[in-house]
Amino acid sequence: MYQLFGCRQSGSSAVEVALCLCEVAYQRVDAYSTQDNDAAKELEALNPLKQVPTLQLPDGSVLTEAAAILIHLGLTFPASKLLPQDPAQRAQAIRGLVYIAANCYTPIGIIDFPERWLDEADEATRQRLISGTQQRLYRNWARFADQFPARPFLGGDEPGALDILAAVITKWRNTREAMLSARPAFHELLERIDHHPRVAPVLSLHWPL
Ligand SMILES: N[C@@H](CCC(=O)N[C@@H](CS)C(=O)NCC(=O)O)C(=O)O
Repeated sequence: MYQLFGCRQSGSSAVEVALCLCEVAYQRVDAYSTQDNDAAKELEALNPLKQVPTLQLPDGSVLTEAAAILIHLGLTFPASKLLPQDPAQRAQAIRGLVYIAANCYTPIGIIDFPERWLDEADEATRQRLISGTQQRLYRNWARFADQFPARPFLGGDEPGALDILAAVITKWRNTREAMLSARPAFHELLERIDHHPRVAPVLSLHWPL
């Protein structure tokens, strides 16, 4: 059985939505890097970065990186429609997933743990790193909105992996509020993804509608 290491309102919620669309059984293990318990130790043994989502496959192998997990599930379970069937559209979806991982998920790690990037800095310097990273995060989402069209969803007729990851990662650090003024159509798309019947049943367990 699949085993998903994750926690509430984290990136693992995107993988939970995807696993449900794949209609595969999975067990969720609640774990987070700052916890000091058996689950966190088990997570670290599987993923030395001790980050979620971490997915253990039925054959025991380990997948980390939300985008890679979503791509793997989409390719393994085409009926889930996580990835477009058309090769050109699928290529753009994969590009979008990697864009989010590189340009939008990574800044969250800097904002959450500035000391990892600026050790021994005074508080004012750390705050400058946080606010500069946050502005860059919003800029990167605005550039995403400009480059990835919704027809009517990013994945086509229905929300796919790209929609799911975008919906989850924009939940943090006031990104939705920033998009409401910077890219209102994108903000409206994100709200539609949240409420879509393919997404809402699982995502609303993390962020009630
Ligand atoms: N590169 C990873 C980032 C995963 C990540 O940063 N996860 C967060 C939760 S949303 C985490 O586990 N943070 C704890 C930590 O970094 O110590 C991915 O794309 O999946």
